[in-house]
Amino acid sequence: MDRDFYQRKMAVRFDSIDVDGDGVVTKADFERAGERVVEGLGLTRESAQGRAVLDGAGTFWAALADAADVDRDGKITRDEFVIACTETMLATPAGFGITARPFAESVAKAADPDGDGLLTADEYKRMLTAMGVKREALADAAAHRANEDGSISVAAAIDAAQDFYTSDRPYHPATYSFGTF
Ligand SMILES: [Ca+2]
Ligand SMILES: [Ca+2]
Repeated sequence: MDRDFYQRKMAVRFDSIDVDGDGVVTKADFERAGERVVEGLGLTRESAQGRAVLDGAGTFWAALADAADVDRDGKITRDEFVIACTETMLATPAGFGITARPFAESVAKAADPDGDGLLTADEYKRMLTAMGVKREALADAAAHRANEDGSISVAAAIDAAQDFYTSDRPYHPATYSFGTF
C-alpha cells in the first residue's frame, strides 16, 4: 500500500478545503466549500440541490471531526486531516460512504441540471472548478473515467470521488499525478 502517495494527495485536498487559508480546517471552511459549490453551479442555498450540497459538506465535516478533532477545539490541522482520511477512508473503504460520499454525490447530482444522469464535459469541469480543483489538475481529472467526448455519468463521477478518497494508486502512474476531487 502506497500510504505516502495517498497522504500527499490528501494534503493537497486539505489546501482546497481550507478555504480561508489559515492552516486549519473548521466547520466554517466546510460550509464555505459547500457554498462555493452552490454558487459555482448557479444554485441557491434554498433549492433542494443547494441544501443537499450544504448538508453533504456538513456531514463530511462531522465525520472528519469525529475522527480527527481529538481535543474537540473545532479545528483540524493538515496532519490530523491526512490521518483522519487515512483511517476513515483508506484503511476502511466503507468509511467513504458515511464520510465524503454524501458531499460527492450531492455535488455530482447538482451538476446535472437536466437530471439525465450524464454530465457534459463542460458541466463536469464546472463541477470540479466549483469543488476547488486547481486549473492545472482539471484536464487530468476530466480525463479520468470520462467518455471520449469528455462527458461523464453522475455515477462515474461519484466512483471517481470514491477512488480519490479510498485508493493509494496514482491515476496516471507514469506522471504520478494526484488526479483530484
Ligand atoms: Ca481554515
Ligand atoms: Ca445531464
